[in-house]
Amino acid sequence: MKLDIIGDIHGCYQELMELVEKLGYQYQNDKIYHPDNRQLAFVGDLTDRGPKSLDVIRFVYHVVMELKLGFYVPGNHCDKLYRYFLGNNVKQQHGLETTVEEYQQLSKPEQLEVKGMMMTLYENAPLYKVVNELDTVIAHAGIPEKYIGRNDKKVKTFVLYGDITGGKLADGRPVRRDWAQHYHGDKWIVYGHTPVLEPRFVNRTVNIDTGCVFGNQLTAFRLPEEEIINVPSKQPFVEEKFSY
Ligand SMILES: [Mn+2]
Repeated sequence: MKLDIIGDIHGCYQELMELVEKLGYQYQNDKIYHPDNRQLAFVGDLTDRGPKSLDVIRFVYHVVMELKLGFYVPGNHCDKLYRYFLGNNVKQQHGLETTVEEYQQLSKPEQLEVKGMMMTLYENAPLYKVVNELDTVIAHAGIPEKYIGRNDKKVKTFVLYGDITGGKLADGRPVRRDWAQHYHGDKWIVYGHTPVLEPRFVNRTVNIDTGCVFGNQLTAFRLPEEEIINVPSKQPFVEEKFSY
């Protein structure tokens, strides 16, 4: 199996289309495929903050649910949007407001369609994806070795939010421990969630959230090649959003 794992998209649909093209995917009768039989995977956080969150949902739904051409694992923003669609009282902040605004512009049938797509995607997604053939685990905010195989609430919190302490930094961002430094497993752990200027390789982990929505890049990690492919962002650069 050959896999192209794509980092946090956050509604950057145009950049996603450019990356998919750069990775060599093609279209035939509106269906995407790769002439070299590659598949796509998404580390989550498809929506929020960027200009075209709903088109990203439609695309990922098409690839994962309709074509079965890859995998999707949810991010914290996906989880929140799902709870919004369930009718829960979710605060419309941290970018959710942009997705909701797009959603409210749609006709009722269009709303039902895209809501159905997102809910189906989410409900069918594992908390994290183990790809045995590539000796790889895909998890939105990463996963420590001891959690692989577990699916309890603690694991859910970790894969969605990372190794949070409960504390907050001066600018309001949560304090996160650097779990990757302590990872000594043999499997690749491919994740996102925390924007970095360059893909961050630590032990056998790689963070591919290169902050496209904050003006940097949208990144894919190819396996088994262990190769990075990226495209530049079209969004304004927001330096303070990046760590490392
Ligand atoms: Mn995230």
